Amino acid sequence: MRLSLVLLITISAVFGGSLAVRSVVFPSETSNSYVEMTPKNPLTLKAFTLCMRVATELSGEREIILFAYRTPDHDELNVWRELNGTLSFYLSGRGVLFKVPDLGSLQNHLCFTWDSSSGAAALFMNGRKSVTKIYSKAHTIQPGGRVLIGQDPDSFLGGFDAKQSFVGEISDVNLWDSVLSDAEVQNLFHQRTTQNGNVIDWETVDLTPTGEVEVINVNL
Ligand SMILES: *[C@@H]1O[C@H](CO)[C@@H](O)[C@H](O)[C@H]1NC(C)=O
Ligand SMILES: [Ca+2]
Repeated sequence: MRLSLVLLITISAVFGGSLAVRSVVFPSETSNSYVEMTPKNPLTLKAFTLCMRVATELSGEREIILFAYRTPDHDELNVWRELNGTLSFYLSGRGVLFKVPDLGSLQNHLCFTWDSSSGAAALFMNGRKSVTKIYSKAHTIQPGGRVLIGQDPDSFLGGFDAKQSFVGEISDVNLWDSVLSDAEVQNLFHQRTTQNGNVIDWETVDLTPTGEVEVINVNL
């Protein structure tokens, strides 16, 4: 009796909607609102998978920064929605672009993957994989930078431009130092797993909000 009660409580805690996760809301366009994340491990990366859930009503000819990791010298890993709606990432230099359906007000689950040894770069949108591109073979992402969502820093934590800022909601930002399998990405999209990043773990990462931004709790 007691055991089954405990089981019931456990099951309802997991499946009954009481599992809460953080979500970050940027309500309007600014040049000073952002959230800094403090990764568990230094970002010395020869491969990565970076995932997030994104909803935005920004559209048309508008650049949108989705993730920025910058050292004093370089944009080491910056993810963009370009002026024409393509999604891209930049590893200290020119970028790699993916022609995909535009972001919108309904949440999209995005994962970007890259592997230094082959240069294979791809993105997943809602579990569906893009064409693979060959990009920045033999490159290493350097440690010693800072990770932001909301703004693109043109200098080390400065030089923000409102016209590149993120407006909308972003959550589930996880970063791994390896390329996850297609099946693992699909499980993440479907929330069939609680697997979190080993470099940035959305469940535990320190989020430091600045300016007009709200960190809310959402029940899954
Ligand atoms: C979209 O914009 C990017 C960046 O300016 C450019 O490199 C790319 O060719 C454009 N793609 C299309 C389909 O127009
Ligand atoms: Ca900029």
